[in-house]
Amino acid sequence: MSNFSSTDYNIEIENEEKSNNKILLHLDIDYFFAQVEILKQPELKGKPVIIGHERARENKRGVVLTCNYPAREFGIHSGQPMRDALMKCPDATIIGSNYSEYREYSNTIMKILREFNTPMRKASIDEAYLDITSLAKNYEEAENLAIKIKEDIMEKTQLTVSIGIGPTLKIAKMGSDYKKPDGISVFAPDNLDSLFDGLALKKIPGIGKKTAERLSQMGYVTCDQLRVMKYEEIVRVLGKSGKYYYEVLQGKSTNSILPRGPRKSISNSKTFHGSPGDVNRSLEIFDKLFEESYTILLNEKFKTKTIGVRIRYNGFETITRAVSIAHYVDDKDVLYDKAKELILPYLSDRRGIRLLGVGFYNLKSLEKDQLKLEDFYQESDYVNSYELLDEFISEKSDNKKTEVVKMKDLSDFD
Ligand code: TTP
Ligand code: MG
Ligand code: MG
Repeated sequence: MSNFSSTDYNIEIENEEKSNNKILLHLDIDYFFAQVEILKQPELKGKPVIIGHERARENKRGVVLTCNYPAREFGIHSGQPMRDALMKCPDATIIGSNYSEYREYSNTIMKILREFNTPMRKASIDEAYLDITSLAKNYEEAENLAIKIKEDIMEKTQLTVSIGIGPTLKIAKMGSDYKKPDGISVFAPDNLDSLFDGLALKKIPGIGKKTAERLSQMGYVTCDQLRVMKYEEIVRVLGKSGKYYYEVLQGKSTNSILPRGPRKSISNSKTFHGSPGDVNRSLEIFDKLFEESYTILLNEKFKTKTIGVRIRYNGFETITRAVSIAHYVDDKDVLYDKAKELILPYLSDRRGIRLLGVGFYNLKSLEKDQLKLEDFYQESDYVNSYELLDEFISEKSDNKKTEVVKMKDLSDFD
């Protein structure tokens, strides 16, 4: 086994760009459920309002779903038991939730955003990300766009939202929280100090209460304290998750808003330094790779129509072969026979093998609720290279019983 390098499981590669040249926007509706209710009862404006179980005053049941900002001044917040909230502010108005109305407002706002015709991801009922790189030449234009978005939303819904703009999703998200409610915050890559200086570590999205507490015990309370640390140092302090905080704080975290779409392929490959050995040994490894891909196919309840293999020799010549069959199958023997038939002629090459791979393309889900998943992904403008690959395969293989095609660009294969 000594000639193995690390296994590279190329299962769903996300081609995440880590450069800082994008302009991303995050929008979050202010005190959403409460704001909608106050639109219906304007006399409540300026008074503390809690969305939660209407009869909580009598039965002390349930938690605060959200509350307006006057209620927050009493120390009330989402997730708090109603009993505690009412102790803090006995006079607050409690309103039961009306989800279908909130959903309608949410849909209206998402539609406004979608109409900008730029990549978008809805992140929750009241949040969305937009990649505005193609709409704004610089951060000044980005800010003007944010003003326009807020005006559009106000005109169509009467609701205020907060917007953050930055080079990564996390910075944009932290930005929308920075000047809530009714705020716009813009953090260009060369201006991240103004976001992080003095900002509480607990404002980093995803930082757990426990981590924040542990850090605080060690004397770390604000982002700038961690931001000056080198990568190695932050990992020493925080363990594995140090990488996440390092990237967020350095403005190097993800800037691709494209969500993972429904799976388009399953593939698996292994790289060798030297060679796996003789044909039998190579075949053994190939079998193992096949087995792993096949397990995923089964577990995720897919059938497939196209089997692909890839081999790379020392000297880097790479050969890719795929075969399509007439029907979608998940029969192990059928798939394995095809895969083996494809790879076998290439295993005895004298040059020595650098990489072996096997995968399935043209997948069909057996899950009945797949439709729901597709619907969900339709919410975003979503493109990826798999689609091109799929097009390529179906173009070559549709309506033909069995055909071997050479795929020049199986870019998700390694
Ligand atoms: P948030 O955006 O977290 O909160 P918010 O919009 O009420 O307030 P903010 O001004 O700070 O953005 O959540 C959006 C809605 O989701 C919120 O109005 C109610 C609902 N929600 C719950 O039902 N339970 C919860 O624990 C949270 C956090 C939110
Ligand atoms: Mg909100
Ligand atoms: Mg939110």
